[in-house]
Amino acid sequence: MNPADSNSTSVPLLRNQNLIPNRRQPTQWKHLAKPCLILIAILVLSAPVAYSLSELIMVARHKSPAVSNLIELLIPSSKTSRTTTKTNDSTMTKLVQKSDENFSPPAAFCGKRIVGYFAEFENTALTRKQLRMLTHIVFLFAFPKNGTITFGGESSSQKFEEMRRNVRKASSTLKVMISIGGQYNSGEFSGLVSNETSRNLFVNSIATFVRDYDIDGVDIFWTWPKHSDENNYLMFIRELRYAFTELQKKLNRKETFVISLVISRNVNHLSKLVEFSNFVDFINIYSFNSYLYQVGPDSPLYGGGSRNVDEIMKYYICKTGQPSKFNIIVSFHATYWEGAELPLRDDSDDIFKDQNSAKGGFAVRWRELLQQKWDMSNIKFHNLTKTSYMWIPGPPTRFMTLEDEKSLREKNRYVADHNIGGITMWTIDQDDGDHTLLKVVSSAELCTGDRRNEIKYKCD
Ligand SMILES: *[C@@H]1O[C@H](CO)[C@@H](O)[C@H](O)[C@H]1NC(C)=O
Ligand SMILES: *[C@@H]1O[C@H](CO)[C@@H](O)[C@H](O)[C@H]1NC(C)=O
Ligand SMILES: *[C@@H]1O[C@H](CO)[C@@H](O)[C@H](O)[C@H]1NC(C)=O
Ligand SMILES: CC(=O)N[C@H]1CO[C@H](CO)[C@@H](O)[C@@H]1O
Repeated sequence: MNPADSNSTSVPLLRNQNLIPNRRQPTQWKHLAKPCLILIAILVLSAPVAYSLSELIMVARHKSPAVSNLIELLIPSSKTSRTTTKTNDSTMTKLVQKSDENFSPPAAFCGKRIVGYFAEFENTALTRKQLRMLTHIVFLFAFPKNGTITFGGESSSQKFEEMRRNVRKASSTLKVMISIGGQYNSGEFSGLVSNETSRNLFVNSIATFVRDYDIDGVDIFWTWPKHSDENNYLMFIRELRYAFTELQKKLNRKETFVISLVISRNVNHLSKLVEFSNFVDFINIYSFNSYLYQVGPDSPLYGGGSRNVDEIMKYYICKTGQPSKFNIIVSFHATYWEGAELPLRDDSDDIFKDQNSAKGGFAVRWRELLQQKWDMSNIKFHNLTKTSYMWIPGPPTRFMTLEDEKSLREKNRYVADHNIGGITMWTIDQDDGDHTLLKVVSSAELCTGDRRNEIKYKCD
């Protein structure tokens, strides 16, 4: 994280409230008749954001020095297995590797994906257990600075390098990737892809980074390209694929380097999806709702008209014909509002309410729910949207939307039933110490035999 950017990064990293394009922008307030209303409205609306910003910045800042503790849990167990390996013959080495591979999630056996984002701004140690439940681990973030891939700071790059080293010790199959961009570090993308010279510079910088850090690929997290950027973006991705293919030959590497993209839940975001999908391994759909001015469930599977996950996935999959190219991103943190109306009703398709004077949304990591004394026995399940929530009548009322074991199992089933390629978690370090949520996601039985690319939607 760039210290200068810290004010703007912390909240979105945890709760990407503003990531969604084409939602109501502050400028639209100018349609209001009276300018003074604008000022009042902005002040009122920004108060909770400022509050949660400062809270989260404190969390991020105060915890970052402990980053060096990061993989402590990993190192002892890695050492043990190393020692055992060394004192035994080479057959043993193979056995150890084999048994590591046996810990891969079920999805791995048919090339589907359980992807964990691991964040520079979180502060939990990675464990071998976690790593064995993943097929890909993706570090958030690095970003282009003057065309060159850079980390936000020393602690970020250290954390990343430790992650990489320890993943390599723990598993021979888990893919290590870096996510490039993010909400407050996407500013250079448009310029960089706009002409051949700067695109070359950028592509080379990425290939160099991947080679030097010895990782398996990159996740491009550009929030969000405009329509006028799309052709350039596509050329950039094509050139990146070419550069990776060349690098692979040069390094005599067996496997291709991985390229993934993050795209918005807004289906108007990119139109050349078929072309993009030819050059990338997979596409993460950023499926959360934005909540700039509304209260409601985070990633409803159904209900709420075109804003549910089912409609979004149907659009993307019908458009590309390739369900297994997509991953759905699920959130490991809850969001709540104070003073809101209950948005979810059993008998109504109307699942979002205007925020009005409600405060929020505030983000709470899954692992912090108990510490913050949320009574988990209050969690209810909403059958129409297949989401979990808490409603505390108050006063003040509190509405919380969250993924728990039950809602995640519904998402697993959805992904399996629709032959979708996998699930991406934002972020595995927001889970509790028992990896409760990761265990559910990782257990998803996504291997559906030879029908894995069959389209399960009625496309128009
Ligand atoms: C940006 O990169 C160009 C070309 O590599 C270099 O000439 C220039 O000095 C750099 N600018 C900054 C601010 O680092
Ligand atoms: C290419 O784009 C970069 C980044 O926006 C810019 O600095 C440079 O002047 C452009 N070069 C040409 C030849 O247009
Ligand atoms: C929940 O919704 C499903 C359809 O998704 C329906 O078949 C079922 O009866 C509902 N269950 C309850 C308890 O309303
Ligand atoms: C198969 C084999 O030789 N296993 C040995 C590996 O090394 C440990 C001690 O380091 C022995 O206890 C095992 O019997």
